[in-house]
Amino acid sequence: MLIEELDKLKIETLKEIEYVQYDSRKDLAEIKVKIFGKNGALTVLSKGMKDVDPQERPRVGALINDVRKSIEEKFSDKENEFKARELNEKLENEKVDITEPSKGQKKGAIHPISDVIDKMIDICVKMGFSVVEGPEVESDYYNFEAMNIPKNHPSRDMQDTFFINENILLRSQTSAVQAREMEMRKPPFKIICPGKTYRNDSDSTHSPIFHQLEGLVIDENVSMADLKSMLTILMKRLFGEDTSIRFRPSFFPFTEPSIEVDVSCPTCHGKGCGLCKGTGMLELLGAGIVNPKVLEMAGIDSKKYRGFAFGFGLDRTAMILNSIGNIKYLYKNDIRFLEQMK
Ligand code: FA5
Repeated sequence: MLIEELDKLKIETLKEIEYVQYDSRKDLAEIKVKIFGKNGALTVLSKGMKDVDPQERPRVGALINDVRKSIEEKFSDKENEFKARELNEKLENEKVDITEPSKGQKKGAIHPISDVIDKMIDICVKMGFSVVEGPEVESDYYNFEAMNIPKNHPSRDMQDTFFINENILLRSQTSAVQAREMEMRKPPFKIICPGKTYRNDSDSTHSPIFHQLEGLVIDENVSMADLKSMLTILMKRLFGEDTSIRFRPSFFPFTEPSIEVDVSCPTCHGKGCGLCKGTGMLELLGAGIVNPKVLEMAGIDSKKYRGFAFGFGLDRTAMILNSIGNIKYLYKNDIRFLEQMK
């Protein structure tokens, strides 16, 4: 009786599995429960073993195992068949047309300011300068006092400074590294310091964060002629031999005499436009012979040594080199702008 029922269950279940269609493949799970579940048909029949004549048990046991194995194999075949079909459908739907033209990749380029810093360092190192760094969060002493700009001195107004507290500020000029280096080094030496600087300033040629490159040379017998010839060589190497350069007398408390240096405007090439405020030139840097007071404050004998210093505006330099009409473009992080800098 049990043997017949087992045979019948096997034949019917194999057929039932066989008839399951792809669209109703969830039925397979139901059939599984119906056969192998707690109250499933095979589970119930297997429990009938206890009533079988002990001599018959091995034969019936083998039959139960055979039925179980056959049904499991059938399930597995059917499931594999459906899985293969699912995969084919997926591949068909997600087909990639490799002949379609690609959208291309958006790629930036080295940022114009990084590029200028690299170029300036390259030129200056070839001229014998060492590269140094200084803190961006600086003390009032190094930014102002040691640069011969005591508290309440009117020339502090030349640089609208971001103060953190009474004695700490965001450096408004890389000149702050001058006194630090003079205190640390023994003359003669030649250093440059590129870095970020901060002022409460904003228009098409002024940004609250900008970059300067400070240069300082301390030696015996240093003169204004040395400064001018060095700057001329540097600027011609940077902008090209035919660039027009203008030296103007100026004032900085830490240099005496002082000059400012302009180059021809990148937008109008000297004709006069909004960017250069009609002058045809853009101010690029301040420079001068280091004030003996500054040398003495840093512990350098001003009778024996003299020095010259210069402070380039690197954003303006980048604008001139790349004909950029507004300093804000340098800080927008717009990939369309950066792509043009390639
Ligand atoms: C100074 O900062 C002096 N420390 C330069 C110096 C160094 C003089 C050594 C003598 C000896 P000035 O404030 O002019 O100087 O700034 C120097 C350059 O920085 C300017 O010519 C200009 O190119 C750039 N600059 C100044 N303010 C800004 C700003 N807000 N945004 C962009 N560039 C600026």
